[in-house]
Amino acid sequence: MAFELPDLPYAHDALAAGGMSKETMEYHHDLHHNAYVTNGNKLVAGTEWEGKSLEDIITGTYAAGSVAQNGIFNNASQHWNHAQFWEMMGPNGRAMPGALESRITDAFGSVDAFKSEFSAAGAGQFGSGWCWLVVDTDGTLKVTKTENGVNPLCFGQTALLGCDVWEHSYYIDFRNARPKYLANFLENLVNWENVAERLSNA
Ligand code: MN3
Repeated sequence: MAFELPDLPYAHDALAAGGMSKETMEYHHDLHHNAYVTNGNKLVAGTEWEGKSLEDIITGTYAAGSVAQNGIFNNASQHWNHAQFWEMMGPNGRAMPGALESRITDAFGSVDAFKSEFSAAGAGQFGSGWCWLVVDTDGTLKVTKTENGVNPLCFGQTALLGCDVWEHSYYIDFRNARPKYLANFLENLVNWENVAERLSNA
């Protein structure tokens, strides 16, 4: 099936009070994400991947690892990453559900320790990429970071939370201050109910 740009699950200005401006959302969703959709569709057309699911295209082209598949992988994975990212955020600072809090505490020692590890992963990703909270293949919660469009699907992991650390995600609102963007993301933007739902479905 062809890739389609999903609507944001909230208005473009809904996250502004939480530190992600309408201007960022207009550039990030309407232009950047849309470009991955448009370019992905052009590259997939007429290849063996046409008609395959987005997840199959991502894991299949990643496993193939060939330069010829790179363009398809990059655009497909970034389309998936952004579709998850919009859902993982929300307005009004949702509280962390108890079941999620206890799994995070078990895995990292405390919620604050998790947030520190997640922020360090995002700040430490050299160049563009993402940091993640995942359920690993052995069922444990882990913090990871990935370069460019690589995502947890590539490693058989389930993504619970991801943060885009490409400059286009923070430069309008935070300029070069990636650590401040990450701290704000964790304090004011994450929809913890969505993260908990992903954990219960994992
Ligand atoms: Mn992005």
